[in-house]
Amino acid sequence: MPQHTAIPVLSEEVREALDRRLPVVALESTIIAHGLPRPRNLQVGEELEALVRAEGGVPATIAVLDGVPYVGLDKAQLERIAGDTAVRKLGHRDLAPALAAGATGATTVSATAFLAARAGLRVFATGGLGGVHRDWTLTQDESADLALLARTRITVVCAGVKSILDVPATLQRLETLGVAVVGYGTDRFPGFYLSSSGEPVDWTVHSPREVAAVMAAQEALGGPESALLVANPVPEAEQLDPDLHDRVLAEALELGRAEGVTGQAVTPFLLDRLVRATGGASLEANLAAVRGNVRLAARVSAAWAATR
Ligand code: PSU
Ligand code: MN
Repeated sequence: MPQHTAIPVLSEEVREALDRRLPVVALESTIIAHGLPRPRNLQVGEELEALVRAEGGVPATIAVLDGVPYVGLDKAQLERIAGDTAVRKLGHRDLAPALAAGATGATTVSATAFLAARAGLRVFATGGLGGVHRDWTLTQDESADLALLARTRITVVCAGVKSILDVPATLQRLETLGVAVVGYGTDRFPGFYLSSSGEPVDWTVHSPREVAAVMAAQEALGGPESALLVANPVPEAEQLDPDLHDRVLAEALELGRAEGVTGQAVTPFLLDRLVRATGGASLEANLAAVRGNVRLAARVSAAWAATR
């Protein structure tokens, strides 16, 4: 049985950076283990960490290994998350059973945000959040990401929510849950693979300093310890062709329904179908979005650290 006294376990580098109030960026591991094809996923995991470092920050990839939650992985730990096909997908609610069982798993946005905030991290980068699925009225499938972010004080830089979802319904849920959303350099909510989902956002910021100012205002207000979503669009030149997107997504949704895919398997199934059906183009758009988010998160983290 692992000891549960000082969890999560911070890497030495992350601990030192936090002590010195240097910028630290949390990174999730589900995108590596379940969101991207092997072996490219390991390269991407390493590349994302390098992007944070290139901006002067310290990366903290988060995962559970043998029942221990880690904030900041070493090379061997990252390799295990990327390479081991038995790695589970852990949402926030799975953490306690995983710890008790000594399990190894990659953390979704909900579990990563929870562990990051517990460790004192303020900024987190991912691809697209989970949200309300299109057939919600039948399945009640809404990602645990949303409710967790409603009660976790962390800034999440994302390319919106995954376009496989019901985007307007997800935005409505975020409003109901009281999660702040700002567009980064845009008044449109991004569409993950696409630069725009077509939906409006109420607030727009233009610089990392402006994001840090919103974070400071959240702290000054006190009140519900909710997240701040910084919705950062993939550059138009790197987005997936919108017509191709709509066509292959409709096919993937239909196939998922026909094959009876449900629960945690839905998101990885659809992402994988899209990669195949677009000949890898959706993967490139996904990666472009994540890279942009990681870079921006590092800059936001630096702007935040500068105000402390
Ligand atoms: N962003 C990506 N790829 C992913 C995910 C996000 O670009 O695979 C993951 C995140 O970990 C997110 C999860 O929390 O998908 C949502 O899964 P679900 O719908 O089962 O909550
Ligand atoms: Mn789900």
